[in-house]
Amino acid sequence: MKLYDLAAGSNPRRVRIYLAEKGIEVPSQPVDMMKRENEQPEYRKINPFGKMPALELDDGTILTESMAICRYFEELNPEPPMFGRNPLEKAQVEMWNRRAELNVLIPVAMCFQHTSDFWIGRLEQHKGWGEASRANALASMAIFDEHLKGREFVASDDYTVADITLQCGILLGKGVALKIPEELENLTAWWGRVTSRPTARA
Ligand SMILES: N[C@@H](CCC(=O)N[C@@H](CS)C(=O)NCC(=O)O)C(=O)O
Repeated sequence: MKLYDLAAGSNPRRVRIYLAEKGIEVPSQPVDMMKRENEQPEYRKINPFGKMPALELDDGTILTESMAICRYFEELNPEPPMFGRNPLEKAQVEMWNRRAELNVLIPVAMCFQHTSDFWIGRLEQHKGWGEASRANALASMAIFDEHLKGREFVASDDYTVADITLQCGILLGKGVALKIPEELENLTAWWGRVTSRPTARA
């Protein structure tokens, strides 16, 4: 088994934090995005979209999409549950994970890709879209802040993949000065809780 990884990537980080929480060790192979290794035919055979992470199983089967990879490990290692403990919780984790992905992680990534010099020459940048995405991410953070009032974690009493997705989305924003506004006290307190976990730097 092998995990095709990108150390700085938010999505590979979602998988690394998940695996660290579970205490699962998977050999990894870094893919050098700076050398455009992920754009080469060899890697495109692994993931035609050229993205990381990708998990190669011992029989050669490839899994991509960070949450699909985590779900695979969850089925094999159900404890501690990170996708919910019962039908309702499982649906709530799915709901909040999707909300975190669609409303925070992706807009933050759009802000990064369309406003940071890092992406010049890698894609056609549209600064206006980047700034609109920044505003969308900040508006969503305010909704998460309200939701987190009186709650320890995003989707249940447990730390779940929904927390991981939100955490990785917010972390990515640091590169483009997209931070949790000070007045969002519940989100700030939650951020303190999740980033003080030993797995936060996985
Ligand atoms: N939806 C995918 C997104 C994967 C993705 O966008 N990965 C980024 C790193 S965070 C990547 O490989 N980027 C390389 C590139 O765009 O050239 C997932 O959840 O795994």
